[in-house]
Amino acid sequence: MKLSFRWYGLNDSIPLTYLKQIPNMYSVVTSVYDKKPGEIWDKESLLKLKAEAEKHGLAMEVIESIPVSEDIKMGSPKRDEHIAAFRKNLALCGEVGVKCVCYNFMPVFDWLRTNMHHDNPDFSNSLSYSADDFAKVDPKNLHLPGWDESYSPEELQNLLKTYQNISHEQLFDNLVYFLNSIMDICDQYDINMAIHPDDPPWDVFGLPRIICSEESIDKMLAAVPNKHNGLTLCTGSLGAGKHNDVPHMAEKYAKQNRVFFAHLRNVLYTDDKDSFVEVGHYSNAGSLDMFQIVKNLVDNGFDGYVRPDHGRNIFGENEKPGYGLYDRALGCAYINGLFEAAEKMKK
Ligand SMILES: [Mn+2]
Repeated sequence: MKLSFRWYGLNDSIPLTYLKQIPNMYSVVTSVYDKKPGEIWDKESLLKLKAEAEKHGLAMEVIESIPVSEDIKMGSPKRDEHIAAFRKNLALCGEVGVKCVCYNFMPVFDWLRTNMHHDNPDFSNSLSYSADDFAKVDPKNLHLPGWDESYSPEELQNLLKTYQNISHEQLFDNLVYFLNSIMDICDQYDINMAIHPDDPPWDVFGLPRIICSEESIDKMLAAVPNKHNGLTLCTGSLGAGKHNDVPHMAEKYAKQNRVFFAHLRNVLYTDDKDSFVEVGHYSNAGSLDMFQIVKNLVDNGFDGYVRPDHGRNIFGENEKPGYGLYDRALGCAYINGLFEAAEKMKK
């Protein structure tokens, strides 16, 4: 397992010296943040990030993400131009030694929560999703925590309108078209494409979501059988859906060598609808059996990248929701323990 940590580049408020102090920390997970989806990156930017990481004894082998533009997802006339830019960016990543690219194919919103600071009984706060609160959101007058600055109201309404005419099947075909257009670059540089599952794993606002379940992941892997086409096993995203048996999925896709990256975090179901709270990583803190997930990964040969994904705000910290240092560092310590135990049990 290669323990990794998300790093928002040179402007991240959490210094790399701190990340290096987390036991077993191997690689940063980062991206080029000053370009829009569909634009071509500078190699210089990537080299700067890599040099900074390496100066602190950290590798830079995972990019999360090269964003996929809405034009690619919708299959609009600009799609091929944006795919050409994606291919160029992928090649740049390959040239600087990147081994894994995490991306997603979610229309418009790449995650959704109803509260960014849910108060927990342990005096921490974290991201949460309430089915009741979500039902009250008016898609015509959207104000969503975390998204209000990303789109103007007009842009958002136009996007939602365009997607009304795009079915799950069309979106899936657009994903396959996209993957088939980039696999030769992945082959050339030996880069693994690790799709991030939809978060949460169901349709929202009538927008189609296509990476939500075992069935949909099977379909995606079968449609593009190239060995570089695989998965980011995000336990919190998949696990937010009670229809997903995450330990089983860990076993199945690790056995197929299709898990390239794992986002490990726990969620707690808070009602019999779809509500959940992001909790500490420890199994008993939430609804997922984190040990069984890790054991199934290890027993089936997984040796890829892992990151703690989100954490709570704890110890008085008030960082970007989900991305404080303290709880993610605690998550790393716990993840190290799970892997050490699972690996020793295997021998
Ligand atoms: Mn994730």
